[in-house]
Amino acid sequence: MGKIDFAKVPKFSQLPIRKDAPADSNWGVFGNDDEVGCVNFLTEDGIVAAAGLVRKGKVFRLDTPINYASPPLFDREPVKHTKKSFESYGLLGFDDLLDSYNTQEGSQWDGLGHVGNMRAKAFYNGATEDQIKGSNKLGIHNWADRFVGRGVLIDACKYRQEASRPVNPLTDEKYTLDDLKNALKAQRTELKPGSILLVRTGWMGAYLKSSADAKRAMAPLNKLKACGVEASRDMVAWMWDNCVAAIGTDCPAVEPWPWDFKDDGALHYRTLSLLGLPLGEQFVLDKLATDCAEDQRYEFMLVSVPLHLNGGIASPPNAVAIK
Ligand code: UVW
Repeated sequence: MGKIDFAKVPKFSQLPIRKDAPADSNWGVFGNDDEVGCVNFLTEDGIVAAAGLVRKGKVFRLDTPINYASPPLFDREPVKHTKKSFESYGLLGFDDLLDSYNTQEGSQWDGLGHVGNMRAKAFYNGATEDQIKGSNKLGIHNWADRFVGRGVLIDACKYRQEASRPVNPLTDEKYTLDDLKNALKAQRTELKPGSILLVRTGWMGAYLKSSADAKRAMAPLNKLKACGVEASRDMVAWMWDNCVAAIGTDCPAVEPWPWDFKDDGALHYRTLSLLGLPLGEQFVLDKLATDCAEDQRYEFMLVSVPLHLNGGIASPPNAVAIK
């Protein structure tokens, strides 16, 4: 983890800096061999400053229990948890066995090997499909000890409710860039370089309140409808120009679902493959949001320790916000 001179980071309008890189990509900005992406914006100085945001000793778990979604969204497999007895050794005790564990069955960071840019036929920084398949290139392990810094909650759901324009989270409605900016203004919160953005859309709360039948009905990929943040060039330009390290949301896809896999403008492509910007989905933000509204402090220390899975595609965030 090095130091970053934030003043020297090229503006979005100056990208790409490499002639062979696709438009709107930052390939090469953190070095041609970089596999960390925008998580590079989380620096040692940033961690020390984030520790200063811990004032009352409150901890908020940001990920769902494993198997919270029943069934999991997007046709992903449920986890089978069995306890393996020590009986055969004549002992009293157990180990865990997790079968069919899909690292995206619940709360997750999408890693940089999750999706590539269809037009460039490449993943972040030009990595090829063969490299992702056959090596540990862009694996989630690159973030195993890097994902710590200043977290900022944008309670977009509350903002839209208070503006009498509530979003129905169980539809594909979007939160615009203006919504996010105005919510920040209403919260009197500033984006500083090296922040991990968390956007509360209200989806997780609405999902948890749904009946078992409704959850079953909305789980398949072609049935789910979910709100999210606007997928646009302006949105990623704003995040890049503010040196945002990652964006996590409490909805299933960060951007509204369904999104068109063939659309180059989808947020998944614009962020993961073009900017190396992690996307966080299905985060648990409601209790944190209540606390932020109570003490009017929407910033905190965020500690996330992704799985130490060499070459992993994604990971539960294993994240806490500490205030
Ligand atoms: C989708 O948009 C399908 O989300 P994920 O990142 O979980 O694949």
